[in-house]
Amino acid sequence: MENSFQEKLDEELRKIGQTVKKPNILLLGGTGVGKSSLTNLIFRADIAKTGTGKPVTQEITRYEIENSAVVLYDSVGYELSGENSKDEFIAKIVEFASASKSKKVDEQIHLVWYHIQASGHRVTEWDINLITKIKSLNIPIAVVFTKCDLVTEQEVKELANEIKNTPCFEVTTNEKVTPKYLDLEKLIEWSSNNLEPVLKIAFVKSQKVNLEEKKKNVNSIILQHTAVSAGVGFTPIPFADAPILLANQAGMVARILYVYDLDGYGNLLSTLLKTVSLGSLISTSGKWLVGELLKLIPVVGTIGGGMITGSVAAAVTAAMGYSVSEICFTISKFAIDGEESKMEDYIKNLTSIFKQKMKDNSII
Ligand SMILES: Nc1nc2c(ncn2[C@@H]2O[C@H](COP(=O)(O)OP(=O)(O)OP(=O)(O)O)[C@@H](O)[C@H]2O)c(=O)[nH]1
Ligand SMILES: [Mg+2]
Repeated sequence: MENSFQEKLDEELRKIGQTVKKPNILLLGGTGVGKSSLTNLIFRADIAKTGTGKPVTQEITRYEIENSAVVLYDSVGYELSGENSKDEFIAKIVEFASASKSKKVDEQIHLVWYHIQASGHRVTEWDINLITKIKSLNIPIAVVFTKCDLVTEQEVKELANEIKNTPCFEVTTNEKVTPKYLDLEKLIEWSSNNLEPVLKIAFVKSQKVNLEEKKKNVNSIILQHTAVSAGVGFTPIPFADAPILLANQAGMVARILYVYDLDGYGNLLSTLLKTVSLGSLISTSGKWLVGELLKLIPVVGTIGGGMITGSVAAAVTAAMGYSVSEICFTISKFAIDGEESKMEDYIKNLTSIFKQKMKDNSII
């Protein structure tokens, strides 16, 4: 049983890895405004140094980030675009974005982040022109004001006032500013909301700054799987071994691990998680919780099996989902805050933490 859960989990993770589609994000803005610093922070990457970028045009380089499920199209500022005039530069960028629209989904530009440095820069007519043209292609575009640690709130507001009908986000990569990174989490939320479901999950997984967005997406995954479990309802007790239920729960856990980027494809936490074998822990606790739940429902032996098993199955699936999600959230938070010793302690006590959470999250 333990092994089969682990096997199913691995199988489900493989399936997700094979079917997921990576969103393509186009990064626009002048040279030195902080595009690379920001994307490195969001995706915990080092795109400038990886050397994996492939030039796709004179102006645009494509980066596949290692251990990440997004693709970045980084552009040079018009200042570096060679002999081109600004108008020519804009025309080339628009042509690139426009041409992508007639390609297959994997090759389209799905989002544009338009960076404007808040300090010492103005919003120019060329900025407005390029933003307007991208919008007319129906590609979601957000203006990102960078280096907001260097200016007053009032100064950024004045800049933002010059942008009409386009969402604006004020950000900084300076850790010392509060609230941390300013609107960066909102930029992530906006981006997630503007991606098709099949692209969204890869984006939410890859970003490392907005854990609430991960949790939100995981909650809807849990609801879907809980509904499936309720539908399995006719499996007689004890049903924890029932293959359909097991597959459904393994699929759910795999998707949760994926969204939190704890799915074991080369991320920094996979080794730690592997050592406690979350899969076997979950299947053991699933059985344990079923036992606990049955004790709480005295009528279980007397009512005809079907309906009770459906709701108990749903309850166990939901408890399992929320428990795994909360644990992944905590571990991710430790990782983001660089609190490795706390994370190690937490993982050492994972068995008892998980069982307690299963009890707390049980809705019966
Ligand atoms: N104060 C401050 N400096 C920043 C911030 N973000 C980036 N920088 C600095 O700005 C400089 C340029 O940052 P990059 O991320 O290389 O900018 P870029 O837009 O990728 O530049 P190019 O790729 O060369 O066009 C670096 O020295 C960064 O350290 C910020 O939020 N605040
Ligand atoms: Mg750069």
